Amino acid sequence: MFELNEEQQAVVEMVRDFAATAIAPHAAEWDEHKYFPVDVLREAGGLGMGGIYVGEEFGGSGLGRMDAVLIFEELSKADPSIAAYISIHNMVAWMIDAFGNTEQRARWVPQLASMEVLGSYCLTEPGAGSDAAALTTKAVPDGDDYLLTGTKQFISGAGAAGVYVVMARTSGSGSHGITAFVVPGDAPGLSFGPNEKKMGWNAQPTRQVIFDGVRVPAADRLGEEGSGFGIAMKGLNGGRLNIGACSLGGGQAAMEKSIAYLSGRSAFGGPLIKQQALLFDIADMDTELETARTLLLRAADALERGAPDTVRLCAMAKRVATDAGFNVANKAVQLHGGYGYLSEYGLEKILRDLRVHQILEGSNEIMKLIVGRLAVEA
Ligand code: FAD
Ligand code: 2MC
Repeated sequence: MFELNEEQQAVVEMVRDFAATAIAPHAAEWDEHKYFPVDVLREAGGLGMGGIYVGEEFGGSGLGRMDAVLIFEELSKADPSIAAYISIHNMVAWMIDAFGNTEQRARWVPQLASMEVLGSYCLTEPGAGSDAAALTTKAVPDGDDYLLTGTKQFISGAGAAGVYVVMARTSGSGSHGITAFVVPGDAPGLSFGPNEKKMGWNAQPTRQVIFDGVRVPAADRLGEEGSGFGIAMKGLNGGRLNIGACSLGGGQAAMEKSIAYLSGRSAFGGPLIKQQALLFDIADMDTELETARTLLLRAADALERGAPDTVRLCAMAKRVATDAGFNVANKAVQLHGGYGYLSEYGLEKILRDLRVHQILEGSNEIMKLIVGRLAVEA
């Protein structure tokens, strides 16, 4: 299970080369100028990274969930913010491919797989974040259409994306009254809030998405009425692994930078790497990351097989990997001394980018809620 086959090795090498040449050299500048590099995302799409675990029928790459973990680790070594946006885009592409009818798949999946069109995932609202089933954006039937009204909060890629998968309420007050819709970015009545000023993830926009009587044909409903919460959650199972893999990649890059730095930095008569206390720090970092990698791959295998403990393992892996990545990045700043605090060394950016992975795609408290509930039920 953990030995990469030849195809996986080739994919990892291809992604590593792309990340090292097309992303890493620009990451600091994109962060500083809050620049969303749509052209580079299209290049990633051309290499098959827009629909990694989407079937090949409509242009997806047809790879597996473990491949996705490997890919997001590599991308994130170059830039967690860009890797994380690509992971959200993949979640959207997969949701339309998995739950759409043939017309919807034929219309959207080829453009998403190539990243000619970018996707956004709209679940969170100002009044409903962790308690996602409390969302209030309404979809009211009107002839053969629905009229969508409400506000989505913190939407990654908003404004730049050409398609929005939106969870809205068609009935009742709980999770069974939620329906998913595919809304094009140019739909009349759709508008966006200002780009939020953030601690990290600066190379991708985060905006409110505002629906003011947006007319959505019933043909653009994804799945049956009332099935939207399940669709949203199933998308997130994979999303949680991918975001965990993004933390892993950021943490791995931070650890590698620390080894190089401590090997070159002399104090007390020799390179700092010779200080056993610091070597033990490296050992802890490496072990924490390998623990996360192992659990991510185990959860990815479960998701791929549709195993009964998929939700539990995805939640565990998301928490473990996002905590590990952040802890390792934080330790890496410490190991660099004062230089770790300077932008030039790239460590503080990794730390800022990885912090939000502990909050989004289900906060780590919500991951504990999921795991705890399932443990008690078992
Ligand atoms: P709240 O739900 O208000 O939680 C506040 C605090 O209470 C948190 O620490 C939380 O863990 C804790 N808490 C809540 N309930 C419980 C409980 N029952 N037990 C214990 N602790 C609890 N959403 C999208 O839909 N699409 C996106 O593309 C997207 N991108 C994002 C990008 C960024 C940069 C950010 C910051 C957020 C993004 N989100 C997106 C939203 C994100 O998923 C939410 O912020 C997250 O789910 C938490 O919701 P909240 O912010 O409303 O916090
Ligand atoms: N996979 C599949 N189905 C799931 C699921 C999952 N991970 N989680 C819940 N469900 C199903 C569940 O089985 C149930 O189905 P049914 O009613 O048919 O039996 C239904 O959904 C309702 O689940 P619960 O009864 O557990 O609902 P509750 O409201 O108590 O809790 C909770 C749901 C807290 C787990 C959910 O609201 C949640 O995951 N909250 C976090 C929200 C979140 O992750 N937001 C991320 C936004 S996207 C983002 O941040 C990005 C950056 C893109």
